[in-house]
Amino acid sequence: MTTRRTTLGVQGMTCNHCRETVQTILSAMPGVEKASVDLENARAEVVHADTVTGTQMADAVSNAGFEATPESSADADT
Ligand SMILES: [Cu+2]
Repeated sequence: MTTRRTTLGVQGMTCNHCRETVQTILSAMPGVEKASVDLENARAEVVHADTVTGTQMADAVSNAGFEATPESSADADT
């Protein structure tokens, strides 16, 4: 199994509570190892198994009322 590092753009986060919500959603997804959400830069960086895609992660975040788009993805050495 390959580990990947994917960056998502996340629009609509206005405070730390939003940041935590997005982080909780991503962290709870099967295959996600680590999610860190940056409120100021409107981005989330996720380390995850290649069984989950950037689109799936963006969809999960978007379902909670934010606007997420996969931006880049690369193999990660862990
Ligand atoms: Cu908020």
